[in-house]
Amino acid sequence: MVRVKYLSIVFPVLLTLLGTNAQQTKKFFRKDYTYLTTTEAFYKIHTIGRTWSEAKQRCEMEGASLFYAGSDDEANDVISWWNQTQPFFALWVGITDFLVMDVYETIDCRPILEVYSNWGPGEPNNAGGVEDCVQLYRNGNLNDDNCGKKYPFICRKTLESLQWNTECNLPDTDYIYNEALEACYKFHIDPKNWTEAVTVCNAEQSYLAVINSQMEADYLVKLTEDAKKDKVSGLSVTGAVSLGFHNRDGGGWKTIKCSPLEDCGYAEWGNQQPDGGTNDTCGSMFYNGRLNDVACHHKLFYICEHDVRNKTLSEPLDEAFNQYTT
Ligand SMILES: [Ca+2]
Ligand SMILES: [Ca+2]
Ligand SMILES: [Ca+2]
Repeated sequence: MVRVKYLSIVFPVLLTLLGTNAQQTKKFFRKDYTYLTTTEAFYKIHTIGRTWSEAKQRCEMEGASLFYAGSDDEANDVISWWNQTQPFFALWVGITDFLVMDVYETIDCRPILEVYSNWGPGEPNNAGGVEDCVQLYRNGNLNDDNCGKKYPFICRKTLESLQWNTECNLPDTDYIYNEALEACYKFHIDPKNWTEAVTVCNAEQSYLAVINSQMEADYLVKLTEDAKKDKVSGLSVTGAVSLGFHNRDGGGWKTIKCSPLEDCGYAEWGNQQPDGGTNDTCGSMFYNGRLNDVACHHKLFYICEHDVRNKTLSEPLDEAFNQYTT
């Protein structure tokens, strides 16, 4: 008896560790990231220009962080990879002097002198008094620039920091596997509007959840009950959670996975719902599992869903991701 009990505690822990280590051996983080052997990290160049803050946020959504070069060697390797693959002359890096002017720090609070700090001639110059964010030129020079300007950027994930959710086949341990539904779910407690929620789920290689059965509705109700929803600020609607269905084109309610809503296995509206007419064209679920229409700009909790059906544990990531990659 004692041994069985002991095993039942040790075994899942062991599985998790094995899962992580096996994944680190495979050197796989995400399909859209490239592993550089010399730096033991994964990188992705984002070709769409964003402000510095948006760039930082985008990397975090993908489970990575905004790149800065930790050493001269890493700078050399990444710049040479960048020069071989993309034409951009400059990129944002994860260094600012937000806290105190002219005291430059990385996003994880390392002083700039501890990392690659090859300023260009005359830089940093805080031109116009508005330059707090650091960019890297393809010649290897750093420059401070206006954080509101939009530049491409690189996200980085170190091999050492890679954690693998074996059941969900994702590099995100916050997803919870449901065996009966053959899917994984993550309840997000940071309120977002509908399109932001779609973006976050997509960046996590998932999609804004779609209910396909009463069983799934019941499970999402339970997930919502269990979520630590107290003390969250910034919600504009309480008592409902955003889901992946909408009527944004006015052509009838549809899900982001199948259409129309009535054909997707679950279309149980709440009392008197939908009641918002043309103002409320985004989908949500009341805490009791019934569907509700809300205005798309409202900020709500939301749930991301990730299919694991027909996937073996060792298989690289899902094809569904490609459909939503922008
Ligand atoms: Ca400058
Ligand atoms: Ca579903
Ligand atoms: Ca409503």
